Amino acid sequence: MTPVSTASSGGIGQARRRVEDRALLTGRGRFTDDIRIAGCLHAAFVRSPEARGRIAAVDTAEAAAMPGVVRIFAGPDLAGLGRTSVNPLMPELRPLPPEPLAIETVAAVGAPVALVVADTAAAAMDAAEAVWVEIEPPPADIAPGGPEAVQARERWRTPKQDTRNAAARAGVSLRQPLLAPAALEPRGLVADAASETGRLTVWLGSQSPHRAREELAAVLGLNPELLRVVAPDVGGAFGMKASLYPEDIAVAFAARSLGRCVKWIATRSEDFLAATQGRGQSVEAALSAAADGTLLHLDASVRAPLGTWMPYSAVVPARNAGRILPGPYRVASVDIEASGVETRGAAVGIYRGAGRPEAALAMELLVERLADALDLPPEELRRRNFVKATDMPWTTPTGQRLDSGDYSAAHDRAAALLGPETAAQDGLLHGRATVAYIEPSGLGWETARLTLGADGAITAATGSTAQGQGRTTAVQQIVGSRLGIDPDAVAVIHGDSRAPATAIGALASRSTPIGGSALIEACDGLRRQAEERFGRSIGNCPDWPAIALQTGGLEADATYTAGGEAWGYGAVGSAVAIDPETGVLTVERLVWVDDAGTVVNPMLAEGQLLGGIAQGIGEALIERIVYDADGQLLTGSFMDYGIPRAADMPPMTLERMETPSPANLLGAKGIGEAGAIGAPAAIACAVMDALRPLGVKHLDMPYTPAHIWQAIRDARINDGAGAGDR
Ligand code: SMO
Repeated sequence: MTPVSTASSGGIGQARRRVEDRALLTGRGRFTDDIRIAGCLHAAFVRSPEARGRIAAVDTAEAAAMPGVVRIFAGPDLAGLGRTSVNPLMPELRPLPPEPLAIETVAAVGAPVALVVADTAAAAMDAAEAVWVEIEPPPADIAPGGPEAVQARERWRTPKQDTRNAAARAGVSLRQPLLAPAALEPRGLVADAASETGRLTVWLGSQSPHRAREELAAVLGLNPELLRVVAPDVGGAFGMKASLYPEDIAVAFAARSLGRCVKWIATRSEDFLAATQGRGQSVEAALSAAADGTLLHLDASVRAPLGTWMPYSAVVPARNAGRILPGPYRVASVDIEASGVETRGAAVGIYRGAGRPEAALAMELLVERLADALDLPPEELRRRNFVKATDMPWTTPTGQRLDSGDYSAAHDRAAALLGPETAAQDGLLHGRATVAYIEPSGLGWETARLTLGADGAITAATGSTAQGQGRTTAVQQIVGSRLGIDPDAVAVIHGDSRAPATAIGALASRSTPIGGSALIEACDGLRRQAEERFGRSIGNCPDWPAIALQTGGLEADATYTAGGEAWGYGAVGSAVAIDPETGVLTVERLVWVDDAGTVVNPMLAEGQLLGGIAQGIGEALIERIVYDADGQLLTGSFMDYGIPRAADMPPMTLERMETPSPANLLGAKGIGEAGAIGAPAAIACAVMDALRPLGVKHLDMPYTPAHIWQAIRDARINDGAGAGDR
């Protein structure tokens, strides 16, 4: 590993202010809806009002005659297109690619059935409402909520540890709420087939424009050379904008058919109906331990909902939940099965954490219950079982290679920050827990291109896209440090399928570890080229303008492949109080210790952690997608679906450890998902601690007042205390 130099000003490790914010905060961001192409048409989708059925008729006559309507497309018009792919990450996989527009049947409410293209967005929406869609109910034997087919499966199994001497065994049976990623900016795209003959340019709110380009080219049967995909400013994505959608294909197809530019921006309701959702897993698991607390055997069955079609990353949550389940603990043997199951409703895909929060929640609840059964403090049970710093790298029973870190130290620090329990005589139920989590940050490759212009200007193009993380700021710091120049002097390009030529994109906490390492390699490539031209070293702070003048400019491409996953980790202490009369839960405090390895910019890292915590708190406290028995969505707006606001954030203490990862050039580990992984597990364990004295064995999230109140009441009735109440 090459050591990374640290420049004195704005270099790696410095809390440099975000260069993006001036434009974003003064209304000068350029999001997909801000892309204005002269003569561009507007699209609106006609969606299925039913959860399941056969399409008896799509009558477009009235709509087609409305003012401003240019063309209406229905399923059969797009029948000849190819299908998108599903990343085959699990050994048993039966892909369910979407139809861009439904042809004979509809499988979910909100499934696109027709596409109206008109002169204005209002005209397109009006006409879409005038399209008459008749859906015949399905035969009674395939009613909504019918048989759920397994579409993907994997099993991790090691020779079973002798559990005859097990002193205790604890089980959990939990179900996580289904969540809406709810990015501030809804989905959307502008597909322009008019500006350049034979070419298609697509502006797409996407985490992976290069992948979108490949998929779109394949589906449309178009030479990828003729297709350019650009992700402009993207207002949040969280996994929901990682894969190509049926709407993207339909709009691009319409643009090509008409030889025009076509724009579609989703409404908030359309995002609730038809954007990918997250979580919703059911986990049945049991963990046994010897009398001294040594963890013996973990049995688990993970069932991940997939919805009615599969995006590219569809099986990631199921696979991650299974492979990560043992968490930061040494478990002697495992038998874990994870499956992805077709369910009625929108597609379920990756959402901030993508299986990691699910794994942490199940394992931490198991550890708490096992400690109770062993009559050990849960902190003590954790301490006895953490993978030790001296054991690293450590291969888990599911075959994962934990690279570095001191889990025990992070946990002890978090426990110390939480402090000793104080007896409060306030009539509230108090609970606390200090949990631990791990966060693998992606495998594989990413790209970068460094250009020294003839005028001396330095441009860095990265394959890691940006959705609000402060990517430009971080890239400038990495490149500035490595080239020995002021970070402000580095121009940054991201989100353009033209530069670099290939890329993966921003997913799985991989951008700084892998994308950052690609930038380091490209910087070194630029240096090497300069030194070869001059036949000598150019020193630590080269005179790049002089080199540009003498060489006429240089360009270096790099594809960096990580040596393995870099595992971020951390520990979270949580103190909660519950009003037994109203069920109102207050998260009194969160204390946090995270180790993301080398941190490029502590301010950006803290922002990532806080954002993830907010979404984790939303999951624990209020968020839940609900479908009724007929498959109709009951939570189709922010009136019905709660997301956390600033006032929902508890007092927090955030600390950091910094163990560089040996798995990449920067030594960086993921942090974007950490908050969403640790917060639900920490709050759930503290809530169960608070409710345990009442005999509440388990309570699923979200912990709304009504939900907690009911659990307390049921426990009291079961206990006899409330007998006769009803
Ligand atoms: S859930 Mo992430 O965007 O891999």
